[in-house]
Amino acid sequence: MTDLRRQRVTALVALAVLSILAGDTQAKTSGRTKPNIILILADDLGYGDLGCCGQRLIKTPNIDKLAREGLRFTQAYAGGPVCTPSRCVLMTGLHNGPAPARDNVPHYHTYLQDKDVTVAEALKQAGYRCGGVGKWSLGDAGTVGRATHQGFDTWFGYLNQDHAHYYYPEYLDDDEGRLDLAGNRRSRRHYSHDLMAERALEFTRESRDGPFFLYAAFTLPHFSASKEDPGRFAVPSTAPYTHMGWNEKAKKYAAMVHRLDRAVGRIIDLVDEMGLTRQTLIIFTSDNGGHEGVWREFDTNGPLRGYKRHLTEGGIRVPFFARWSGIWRSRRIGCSAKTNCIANVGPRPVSSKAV
Ligand SMILES: [Ca+2]
Repeated sequence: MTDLRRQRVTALVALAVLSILAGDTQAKTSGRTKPNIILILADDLGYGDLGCCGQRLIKTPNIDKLAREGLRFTQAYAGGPVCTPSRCVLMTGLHNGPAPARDNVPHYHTYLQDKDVTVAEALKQAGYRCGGVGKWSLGDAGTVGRATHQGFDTWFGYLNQDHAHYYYPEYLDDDEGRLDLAGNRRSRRHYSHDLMAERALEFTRESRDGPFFLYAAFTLPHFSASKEDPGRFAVPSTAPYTHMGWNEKAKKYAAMVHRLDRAVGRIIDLVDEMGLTRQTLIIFTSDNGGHEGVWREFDTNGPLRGYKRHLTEGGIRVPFFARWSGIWRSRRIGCSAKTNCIANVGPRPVSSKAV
């Protein structure tokens, strides 16, 4: 792949979404022309971790169903091989050259500034209610880079990149304040993913009159801080893999993927129960490739070479599915000049005019 081609292919989901919307604004969606948008971002989920992408040992029925019912992009690329730059590309529409946050090193003065325009700001101008949960990474509390200063009406989770390595944190960022999790000081009472999944569902219910944009940047199955778990995969239970003949670390990783899949299923089910199926575009992807510390038998990146942090396919090629039932028919979209809508998005800043 040439540099230019790769540059185009790595252009973000955010612009892809806006491009998709620009082409479909006339779509008939039960009287509304602006669909709700739910963008679910997994963290360090490899291309081979999903059943629909060849995974044999870990079951992901809900994500597989989403892939089956929607568009399946078989050659989609994240904007970077690690968390922060990938998310910066995703949120701003810039490629990694001019993007303000280009690595995971915490020099926060380079993170999002007032002049940066995020997809949330563009959608907010178009009348969307914007809410986010999970890992933000683009500006700490009290800085202009924080999510609630960059277009989100509400944010719950981790603003700080390193804070997100704790699945049993003592607090989570909650809009302009913090939710104190005192129960985690004495014991492991609050698993952060479960709280964030509940908040994502709550935001969806509250936004039923739409249009809304939910960015669910879940932290699973990213490794945890070693002080939380010696194998660095903190999870409340190894179910449903407890009785498998695998090592404990493998069981925990599989349980993390299971928990992520369950949350995706709950979000999809809620959308359908609320009667918003035809009015809601649901996208699922990952911020970068799988980690090389994952049990080899899982083959986390499938046939791709390399892992997270690498600029080979295993570091940046990610699962990408988009469901808009009743509007788009189910199909596979690979990397061709005619059909790859992600590849056709140019590396330019997001503009509110695009909506
Ligand atoms: Ca990541």
